Amino acid sequence: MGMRIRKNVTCLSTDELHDLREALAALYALPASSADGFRVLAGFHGGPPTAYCRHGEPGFLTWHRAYLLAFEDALRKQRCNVTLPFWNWSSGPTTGVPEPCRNPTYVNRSGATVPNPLYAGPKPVGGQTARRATIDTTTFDDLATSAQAAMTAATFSSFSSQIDGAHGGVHVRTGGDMGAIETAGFDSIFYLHHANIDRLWADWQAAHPGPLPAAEAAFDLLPFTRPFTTTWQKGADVESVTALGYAYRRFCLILPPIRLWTEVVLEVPWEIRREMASARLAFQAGRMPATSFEVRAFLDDPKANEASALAGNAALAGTVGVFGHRSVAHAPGPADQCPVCAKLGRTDEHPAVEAGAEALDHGAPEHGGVPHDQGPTAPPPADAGGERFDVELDITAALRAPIRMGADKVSLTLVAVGVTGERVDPATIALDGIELIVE
Ligand SMILES: [Cu+2]
Repeated sequence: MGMRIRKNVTCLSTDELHDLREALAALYALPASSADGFRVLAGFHGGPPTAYCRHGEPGFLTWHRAYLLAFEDALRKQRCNVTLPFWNWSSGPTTGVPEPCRNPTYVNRSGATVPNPLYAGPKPVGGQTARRATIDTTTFDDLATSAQAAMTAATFSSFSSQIDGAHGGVHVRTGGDMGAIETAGFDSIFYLHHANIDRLWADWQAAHPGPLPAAEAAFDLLPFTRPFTTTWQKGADVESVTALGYAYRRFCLILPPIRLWTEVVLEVPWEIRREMASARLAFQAGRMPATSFEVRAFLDDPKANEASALAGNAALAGTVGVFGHRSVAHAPGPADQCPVCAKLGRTDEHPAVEAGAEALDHGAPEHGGVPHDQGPTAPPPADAGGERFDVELDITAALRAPIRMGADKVSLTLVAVGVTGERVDPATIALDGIELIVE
């Protein structure tokens, strides 16, 4: 259960695309009353029964970020590895919707031709969603230009209103059900479109660090509740995609699983390595590892081990220390429960970063009419935004080193070394996963 990587929908592997389509089809097939089903989730946007979506400030960016997470959580209840892909209409030039969303049918894993859930979704009134007839030749280039201009906005407000305009253009130009708030959420491409908006916002945030405006931070994101509580999520809860546990991958990369003590050949072409802003190995731990160790990353040195030299070794890409317990695995006790609330003497709310597997239910404050049990159910604890012990190792410089110029493949070997310099067995370490994040 590591970091969720959201990818360009045109960069998904065959397997990933099957998983996504199967998860969507499964959501479509759930009963209309199911809290995790498509009917309820898609209805959160423009109803029925209630239109919660926010267009304009506050809430446009924050509300849709919370919405996408709820939708992604629901997809992952059907296929656990699925992440929401994005429709990159903003880099231009491009026409129409992405290839995986273009055809009414596709050939599934068993070789049967079946409806393509990325082409249309079921409408609450019956029938399927549709798009403008000329969608495949419709251009989005001018909207891409607007989106790129928005990326240079100096303030959150300016970014929000500029990107809102480009976003609206994509709705109108896609046409059909995407062209109206009441029906847009029933066309699955809505979620890919908004993932792109969310990605642009995350990129803008990275380039313009600073807190959200106060009204945005305090804004209630109905009907989404904080994990294991009945309090509403607020704008500030969704401020950081990293804290929420996901990242966007700008480049098309299909990477093999990365493990300690196993050589992995990464196909990261020189073109990408030259253009990327950074490449980091993310070591993910949902709880503090039971032991302290150091990870050493070596490139093109499959025989690297705990005795490999650190000083003057051109194969060494970097090291990172993971500080752990000396004792057995961490078990939550009374002292772990809601430290922020205890400190503040409050019982009603606390920052989302503290609300996780160990947070208490704070009772049931009144929220005026919306039954909480219609909201999406809480994600599993490991994904719930509780305290995490993730560390990252930046290997950008090593991947771009002159000796690797032009090579399209790089071999990576990760060595784990303990406090006395001994080899550490991965089975003894509580790591959820290792991802290469290329941005
Ligand atoms: Cu929208």
